[in-house]
Amino acid sequence: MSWKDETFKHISEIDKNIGKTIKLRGWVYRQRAGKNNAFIVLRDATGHIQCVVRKESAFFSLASGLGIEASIELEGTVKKDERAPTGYELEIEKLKLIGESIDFPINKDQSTEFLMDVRHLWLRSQKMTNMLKARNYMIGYLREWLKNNEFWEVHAPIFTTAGCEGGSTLFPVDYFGKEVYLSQSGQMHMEIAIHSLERVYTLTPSFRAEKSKTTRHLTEYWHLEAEEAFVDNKGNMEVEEEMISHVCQSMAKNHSALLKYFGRDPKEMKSIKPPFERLSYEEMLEELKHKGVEMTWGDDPGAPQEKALTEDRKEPIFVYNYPRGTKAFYMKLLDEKHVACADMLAPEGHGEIIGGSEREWRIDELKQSMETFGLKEEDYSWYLDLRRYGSIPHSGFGLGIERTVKWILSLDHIRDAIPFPRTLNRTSP
Ligand code: NSS
Repeated sequence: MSWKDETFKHISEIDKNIGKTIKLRGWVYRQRAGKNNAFIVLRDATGHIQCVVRKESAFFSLASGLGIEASIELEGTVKKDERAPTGYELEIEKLKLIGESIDFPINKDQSTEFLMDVRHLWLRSQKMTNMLKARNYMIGYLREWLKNNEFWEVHAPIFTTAGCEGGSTLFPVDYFGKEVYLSQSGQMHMEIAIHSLERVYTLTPSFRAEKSKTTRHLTEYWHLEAEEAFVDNKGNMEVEEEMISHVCQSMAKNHSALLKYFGRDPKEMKSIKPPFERLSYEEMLEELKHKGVEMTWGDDPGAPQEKALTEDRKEPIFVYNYPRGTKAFYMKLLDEKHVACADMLAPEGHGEIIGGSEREWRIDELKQSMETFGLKEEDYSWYLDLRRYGSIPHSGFGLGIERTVKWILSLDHIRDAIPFPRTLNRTSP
């Protein structure tokens, strides 16, 4: 069985084969047997097609007894048929069972918990298959934009010794008797790499021991992190909005059917263009006050605040220059109270998808900040070295892949934006 074997066609090629006899293979999506005909809806990686086996056929009884999700090979003639769900029907002449499937456990109207237990089988569903495709395309467009704009892909490690985003969400690992942590962020390693390549990015899993059960937190998520030499906070926001707009435009242009499947009007994605609206932290407080949502200066906006800010908007916004105490130690101090940073919030209530900032590149200010945050210099010795040897102004950001997929596909829950979600109580399949 060579991967270049052209004996078998894919369902996506059906319209080029009207009237021809072709071979297909895949899985039984639906099956219905009557007195005179047995109908099979076949699915493969590219789509679905209705197939029919007549009573006179030697394969009628095999076709009538096929279970949902049995794998089959077949040969038949393609006909245009307006009554068939996809506009075509295949009249089966030969049928072969590859792998049987008895009592496939998933049928209609099953609970979310059950579908999570059988995720290894649920991944074959149309919803999951389409999500996987859309996610694949979106990651492709992110990489395409970065490549076209001279960013180098560099890989950050997973085993790390120091936290980037604070200690409370670190997962400790026993590393030959020494405690290390699963990476929360590849940022600090990207900060190393800009001193050789200037513009870099990594797409790496990040781990957060988040005990919160929400619709937007995973304990393991895919994190796209970019870092740019000689760019300030304003320039960093421009990078982010250009990149996000490229993804939205490309999805609208090339994958409108996928967007529509998820109930997303491609026009909404097409209208997403830079510049995105920018609110300072204080302007955000003002807007929340008008909306009757409470928040005091110095707090970090949580889900209710982000929802209030974004539910009536159609485009992402930036909230910039937060109070120092709400953010991580490495952000550049702007004045006594604020750091140079920006979060990108997705519209329609989805909330934060990107966190970015200008980094503190001056060694004395960085040491001062570490002291304020109670961090030991010896734990960050290599990070401080970057400020000792040819330090430069720089900025960067991290984008949560699943949060972005959730927004673009208008999903209710982050677990449906990743094939194998890891949450508080879920580590299998
Ligand atoms: O904590 S972040 O806001 N920022 C960082 O980790 C920086 N070190 C990134 C950088 O500048 N290189 O996380 C960034 C994004 C955030 O906006 C979310 O979209 C996503 O990572 N994120 C998550 N996604 C899913 N689940 C969880 N728990 C999660 N935490 C953050």
